Amino acid sequence: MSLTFYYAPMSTAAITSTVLEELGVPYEKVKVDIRNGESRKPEFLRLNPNGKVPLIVHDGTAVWESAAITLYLGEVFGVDKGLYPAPGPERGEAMKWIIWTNVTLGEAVSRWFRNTSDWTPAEQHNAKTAEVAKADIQNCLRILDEALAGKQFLLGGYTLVDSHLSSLTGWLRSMTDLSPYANLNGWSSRCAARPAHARAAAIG
Ligand SMILES: N[C@@H](CCC(=O)N[C@@H](CS)C(=O)NCC(=O)O)C(=O)O
Repeated sequence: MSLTFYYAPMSTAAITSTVLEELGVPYEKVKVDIRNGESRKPEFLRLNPNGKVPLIVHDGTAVWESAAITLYLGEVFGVDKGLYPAPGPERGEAMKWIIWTNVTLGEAVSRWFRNTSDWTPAEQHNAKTAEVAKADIQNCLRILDEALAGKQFLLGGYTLVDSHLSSLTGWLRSMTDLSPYANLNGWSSRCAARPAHARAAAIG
């Protein structure tokens, strides 16, 4: 079995680091200098034409998009390890939250980021768009907080769904006050206490 993980510190690849470390499968890491355009070089674009990390190559097959990577790794390695549900209704729950992380919460986060961060030129920033994005993020956090009421983890016991989603909310914690969301806050701390999270944080 060969599994290669292309990543950059402080990027979306942190989600995949958390998932891989939780699974404990052997893999090789390749650091990509995205600030200096390394992901736009032809050899990288051959693997991911989007020029972005994370990317995994498993037994010769390239899989990109962090949500697809978590779904894939969950199916291939997670079920036997009790970290991802077998096909059926619980699998549906897992897929729902992983896709929601990227398509709904993640979309609002990237809209906000694009309009506030120094990764985009200041003249492309729009204060009103950033404000709307921030309100959308708050609404997502409320939905997640309500879903976590009375639960230790999203599906009951810890799964890769928690690895995936808490990786993004953990990052959000540095820029948003999560204390109004008591269930989310408690869950986020429980996720962060897992040794795999510390190992993933060390990767960057
Ligand atoms: N939707 C993608 C987003 C990946 C993404 O935006 N990656 C950024 C880092 S956070 C990247 O590699 N940027 C390099 C570039 O655009 O050149 C995912 O979830 O995997």
